[in-house]
Parts: sequence; structure tokens; C-alpha cells
Amino acid sequence: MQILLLSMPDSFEHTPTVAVRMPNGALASLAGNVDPHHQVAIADLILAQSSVQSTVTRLMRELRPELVGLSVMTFQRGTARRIISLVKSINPDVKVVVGGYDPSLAPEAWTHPALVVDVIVRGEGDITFRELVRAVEHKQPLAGIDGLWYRTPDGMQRNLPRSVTTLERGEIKLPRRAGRVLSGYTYMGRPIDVIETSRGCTFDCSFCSIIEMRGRNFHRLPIERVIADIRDARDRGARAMFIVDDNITIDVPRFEALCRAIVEAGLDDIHYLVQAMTASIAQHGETLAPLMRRAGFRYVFLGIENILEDDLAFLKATAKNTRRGNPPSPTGSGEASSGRQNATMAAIDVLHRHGMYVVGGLIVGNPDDTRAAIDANLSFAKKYVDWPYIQHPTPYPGTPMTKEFRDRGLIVNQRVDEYDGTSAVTRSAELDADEIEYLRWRADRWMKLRHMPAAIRLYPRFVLTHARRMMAHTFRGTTWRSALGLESSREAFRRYKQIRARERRYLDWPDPAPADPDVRLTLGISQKPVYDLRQFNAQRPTSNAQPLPTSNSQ
Ligand code: B12
Ligand code: SF4
Repeated sequence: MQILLLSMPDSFEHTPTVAVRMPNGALASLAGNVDPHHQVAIADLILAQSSVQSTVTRLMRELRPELVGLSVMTFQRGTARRIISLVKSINPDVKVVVGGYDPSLAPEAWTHPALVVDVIVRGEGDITFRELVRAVEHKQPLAGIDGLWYRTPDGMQRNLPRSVTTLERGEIKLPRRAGRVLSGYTYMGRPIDVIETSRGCTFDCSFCSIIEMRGRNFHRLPIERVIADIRDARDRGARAMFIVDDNITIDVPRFEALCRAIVEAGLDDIHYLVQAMTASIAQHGETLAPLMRRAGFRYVFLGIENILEDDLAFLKATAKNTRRGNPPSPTGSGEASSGRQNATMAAIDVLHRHGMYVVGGLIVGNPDDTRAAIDANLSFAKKYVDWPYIQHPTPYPGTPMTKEFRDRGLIVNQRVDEYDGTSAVTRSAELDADEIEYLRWRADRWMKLRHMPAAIRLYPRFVLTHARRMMAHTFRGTTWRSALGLESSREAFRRYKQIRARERRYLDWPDPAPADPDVRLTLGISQKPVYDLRQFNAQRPTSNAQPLPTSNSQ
């Protein structure tokens, strides 16, 4: 069967496409796990941001797929709806399958008849998609396939959720990168690819979708399999590698073993990027950080989240940011609680000492944030992190944080297409959303500018060639008048917001459900009934013959 897999073109403020265009790891994994006789084409539309419509049209005409699959995050929902409508206009018989975080956690947003989505894959997709493709190929019923919702003449049928895969048993095969039909993946001029070494996390930060998606668990791929995956990506040209693990620092000894294995395999000429937890880095940095540097790690995304204890408590991120010992706290206020210390400073320090840069993940605009609280976080970022990755709390479907924001009436923007992390869509008790975003935006730009010399040292040719475009992205909305202080920076912010709004329109194709609030605004668990996958994973029945739940009766 000919299959076309698409990831969405929508991009993120802190990863401008001039500098970063990464493949979507899910699609190559899906391709690698269907039976080998199927032809799977993968198109990451981030590579065709300015020609989405013509690229999709061309691929549909050239490949004539029987099945089109889309990987969708929540802020990409609107773009995905338009693409589905375009695809169906070219071939009304094509089967459309959606998967990824948004269809998994807000599946009801994908059931509207006008969207003509045939199948929703919820949760991990590798095995589910393989079974789905087999069933479609052999014209078999879909009723027995866990993890699916599918359209029938009587409406959407909801199969049982699928429990998470035990990666240790080798059930998930290597990604099939050969299926990629577009090119141009880049990270600061280096060809980039993504790999995974584990899935899951045992923490439960209130803003993170991962727990709703798969429960609290951690599964490891065998190290040899990871090395084979890196080698495959390298053989195809990759010289930078983003490790997409939810939280690789759950098992530090294994992470250290991986670093050693990378060196032994001679794969240490690649620049690695990874996301890490401050507690693990602070606690184990003295042994882990030198190994990471030897293996080729350059940038580490640290989930600092916030430097204030009250905010960390709201985000349920205290534990992952706490270490034992006596380093200074970022606020200078001493102990976090009962002899434990905030781990942020120690983590940043050890990474810097070992020659790595810190991408500082912070969340500002929490429900009780005052101007002073936001300023404290921004000043901290300015002083200590190399590249700011500052976001606003965003009520993604089904997260505990979404429920809390809704219960407190603090969600001021329900248009999920703007849930891109850097658009403030919630207010705090004291500050309105626009003000929160303005404060972040105003500080952010200068922090990015300040990182330029370091970026030049690391990637001289690329930065010197592209500095103008990179700065044009960072400072869009700013004019000479605003730079010279002849006009208020709020004017520049207003222009930036207008530009950002225009950027969200990736294709000139009508939205098939322009006004339906269920499709456009659904935020999952606290708004409409969906399954609670965590509950399900805990009490999973052994057979498919169970009556299907239709609601978790929220
Ligand atoms: C790596 C990653 C990134 C990377 C790379 C993105 C890329 N090109 O792939 C970077 C750093 C760039 C990034 C950025 C952002 N990300 Co991000 N990211 C992740 C992360 C950590 C891992 C995703 C991954 O690759 N997993 C490995 C693959 C194999 O698993 P998977 O994606 O879940 O795919 C499986 C299933 O979902 C399913 N599936 C997925 N797609 C499809 C499609 C079909 C057809 C089928 C059948 C099945 C299927 O099957 C797959 C295989 O089992 C997740 C999760 C997390 N813990 O935080 C967040 C996450 C996906 N990101 C998120 C967000 C919001 C963003 C940003 C908007 C802001 C941010 N928080 O940084 C930006 C926007 C990105 C953009 N397009 O510009 C959210 C999404 C929430 C939501 N409800 O939409 C997540 C869940 C984090 C969170 N906040 O909880 N991200
Ligand atoms: S530690 Fe990271 S992956 Fe784990 S729940 Fe928190 S934000 Fe999500």
C-alpha cells in the first residue's frame, strides 16, 4: 500500500526555521514499524513552510496514496484541518488517519463529520498503525485494534486504549528514514536528525502532556539499538542529533553508559542536543557532564520551569528541581524545603564548567504571578542561561494545569491555534495575558542577541552567513525608531503579534469546520469526556471483549 505521512509546518518562536528544521521522529518510527512491503513516504512540512499547499498537492498527485497520516500537536490543529480538507479534495477516497498529542488527548476535536477523519490513533502509534495498515490492506474490521477511534456509518467507534510498549523487548523496530521525500533538515547549518533512547517519565509536572499520554512509566531501548539508530542517521548525513526522549535523565547510569557507547562507536563527532532535568544534572553532573561533553553534547535544554518555589509547586515541578546538598538557590533565599535545595544553579554550573550551553526552559505567567515574579525569572534567565526558552503556561488538552486554569477562570484565549507556548493565552490573578507576553517578549530578544558571540564560536560560517535573517526573525516588529527609543516598544510588540498571526496561515485553503467550537476549542479532559489513559493503564483488562467506556464522567 502507498502511504503518505505528514508532519505539520507550524513552527515555534524559539526554534526559527532559518536555524532549526528537525524531522518529526514519530513518522520515521511509524514507517519503520509497518510491514516492509508497504511504500511509506514521509513529508515534514516544516521543510516546505512557504509552499505547503503546492507540496501536499504534488505529493498527492505523484504518489497517489491510499492512506494519509498526519502527526498533530494542539497548536497545529487548524493547519491539519485545512490539509485534510485539501487532501480529501484531491482524492475523496483516501483514508485519513490522525495521531500524535492532539488527537490522542483531545480526540473529540477530530470527530466532527466535516473533517472527514477516518481514524484517530491514540497514544503510541507504532504497533497500532502497523495493525491498522494490515487491516486496511486485507479489508478486515478495525474493531479489535486497541488505540483506535474510527468512523463508521453509525458514528465514531471507540476501541479500547492501547497500553504502552515495553521497549526493552525490542518490539519497536528502527525508524525508516529512507521514506523521507523532502530534504533540508538543519541545525545551525549542520544536517540534523532525531533519535530516541527511551520513552516516558515518572514525574508528573502539571503542565506536561506526557503523563496524560502514557501514564507514569519509563522504558529503555537497548543501548546497541540506540547506537545502530545513531549510526543510521549519521550514514544518511546527520552531524547534529536531537535526542527526543521525554526524560533521559531518569536513569543516569544508563545515560552515562550511552555516552561511553557513543565514544566507543566513534559517533562523537556529532553535536548532540538533549533535554534534561536539573535535579539529575545537579546530583550527578560531576561524573555525567564530562562524559556528555566527550560524547559530543553541546546544548542541554534544562527544564528549570521557574525559580520561585511557589510557582514550582503550582507546576508540580519541585521534585525534579530539587537536590540534596548546599549550593546557592537561584533566588538567594536558601533552602527550598526540609534540607533540600533548588538544583538549578548547580546544574547550570556543572554544564558550563564542562563546556556545554544551557537552553533555559522557564514558564512565566502562572496563576499567582506578579510583575515582580516574572521579572525575577527573566532576570535570572538573562544572567545564567545561554539561550532562553521561556514559555507561558499553556493549557494543553487533558493536563492537570488546564483544569486548574479553567477552574480559576484564567484561560482568556480558547483558540488553540495560538497555543504555541510563546503566545500567552492565560492570565494571572494580577496581570493580563498581553502584559505577560509583552514582558517575556521584551526581555527575550536581547537575551538571544547576547548569545550571538557564543554561536559564532561554535558555528562561525553559518552564523556569519545567516546572522541577518536570524536577527530579523528575533526582532520582527522592531523598527529603527523603536530600537532608538523614538517609539514605544509596545508598538513593536503590537506589530510582532500581527506578523505572528499572519505566519500561522500556512495554506490558503478553507477550514472545513470554521465555526464549530467543539473542533476549534476543545481542551480535552476537563471540558469533554475522554478516556483517562492513566487510569486505564493502571487497571487494564486483559481482553478486548470489555464494554467500551464512552466517558470518564468528569
Ligand atoms: C522532541 C520534542 C520537541 C522537539 C522536536 C519536535 C520534532 N520536530 O519532532 C522540539 C524541541 C523542536 C519541540 C518543540 C515544540 N514542542 Co515539543 N516535544 C518534544 C517531545 C519531548 C518528544 C516528541 C517525540 O519526538 N517523541 C518521540 C516520538 C516517537 O513519539 P511521539 O511524538 O509521541 O509519537 C508517537 C505517538 O504520538 C504517535 N503518533 C505521533 N504522530 C502520529 C501520526 C500518526 C499518523 C499516527 C498513526 C501516530 C502518531 O505514534 C508515535 C510513535 O509511537 C514531546 C514530549 C514531551 N515529553 O515533552 C514534546 C511535545 C510533543 N512538544 C510540545 C510542544 C507544545 C512543543 C512546542 C509548541 C513548544 C515547546 N513546548 O517546546 C514546540 C513546537 C514545535 C514545532 N513544530 O515547532 C507538546 C505538545 C502538546 C500538545 N498537546 O500539542 C509536548 C507533548 C510537550 C508538552 N508540553 O507536554 N518539541
Ligand atoms: S520531568 Fe519533564 S517529561 Fe517528566 S513530567 Fe516533568 S516536564 Fe514532563
